[in-house]
Amino acid sequence: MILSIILFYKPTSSSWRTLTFLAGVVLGLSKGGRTIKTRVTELLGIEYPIIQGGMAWIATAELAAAVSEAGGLGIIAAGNAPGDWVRAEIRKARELTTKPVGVNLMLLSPHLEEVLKVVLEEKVPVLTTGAGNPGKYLPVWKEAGIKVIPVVNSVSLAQRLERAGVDAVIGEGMEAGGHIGTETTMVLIPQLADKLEVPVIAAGGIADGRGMAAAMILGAEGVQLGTRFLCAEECQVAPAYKEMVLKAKDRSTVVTGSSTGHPVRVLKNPFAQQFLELEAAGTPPEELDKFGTGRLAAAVRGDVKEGSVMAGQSAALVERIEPVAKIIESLVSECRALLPSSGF
Ligand code: TUI
Repeated sequence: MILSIILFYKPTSSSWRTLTFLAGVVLGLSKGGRTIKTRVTELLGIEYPIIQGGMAWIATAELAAAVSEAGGLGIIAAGNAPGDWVRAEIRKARELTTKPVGVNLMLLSPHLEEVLKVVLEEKVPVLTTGAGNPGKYLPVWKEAGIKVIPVVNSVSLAQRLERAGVDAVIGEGMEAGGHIGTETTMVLIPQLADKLEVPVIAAGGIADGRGMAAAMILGAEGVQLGTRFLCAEECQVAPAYKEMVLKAKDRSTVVTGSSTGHPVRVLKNPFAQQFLELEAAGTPPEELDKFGTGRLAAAVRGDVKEGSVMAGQSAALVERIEPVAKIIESLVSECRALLPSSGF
């Protein structure tokens, strides 16, 4: 049986990488079960291929530093914040950990240009990007030696960005929270793994070791989680926001903004209900954008009725508030326990 698999197996480059990755996991296990090494851990110099999502106003220095300390890659989200705020968070994180911490740039931010200056001045080692195409900034970032990992939700954008020199991509499915695309993680990740040479990190719908193992089998070499880390003890979001995530079940999220070109996945609440009603009534995009302005910040401060409580479908899988180290430990141990029994 094994001989026939060896004789007749014709690997594509991504399935070959999946096989060698799985062999690596098995080797890691035999060495005492401490490692999950992939090209992503190599690229970033981290222990586990787990990246924390760049959640605007939520991913602050405390959360990012805790994730990096625990062996993943913590990310400070610049969101719509001004440059001075981003600089202060970078410096705060550096007091909390000596490990690398990255910054997520939200490309629709009105403060983008000043934030770009800050990340260069502060010599941030890794940038992730969201809500747009970072292509025009790549030459400057590469010249500065920054590792660049854009979030993509289509194969064509990923291929363009690979040609432009990005170090890896985060493929984000529409299960994710916040600003989303149209493809699911299950379908997007294997296509990216087949079509790209750079490593693929899976995001959207992943909240535990089962999701992590599944993503690896689809060809990812790392995962990015937002919603699960939102419920970390170190996350500074208002307790009422965390409570809403913990209470979420299947069908607790809806997508607002499909008619404005900025679809955003949120937990159902009176704000989301009213937004959807305004959309159904044909309200013009500019008015809807105005209606939505400042709503995420309001939710982060605790107004979970009139704020935009962004969260992914994986909220239904999040059951408790725990320290980041515990979250990462359970992701790694569940993932490691599942992968060797996958039949590969
Ligand atoms: O960026 C996210 N999630 C976000 S950003 C955010 S702040 C915001 N608030 C209100 C409205 C809009 C944004 C909240 N959540 N995830 C990564 C992500 N990137 N999702 C989708 C994209 C994306 C979209 C278009 C990436 C590239 C892209 O390119 C368009 C093009 O030019 O090809």
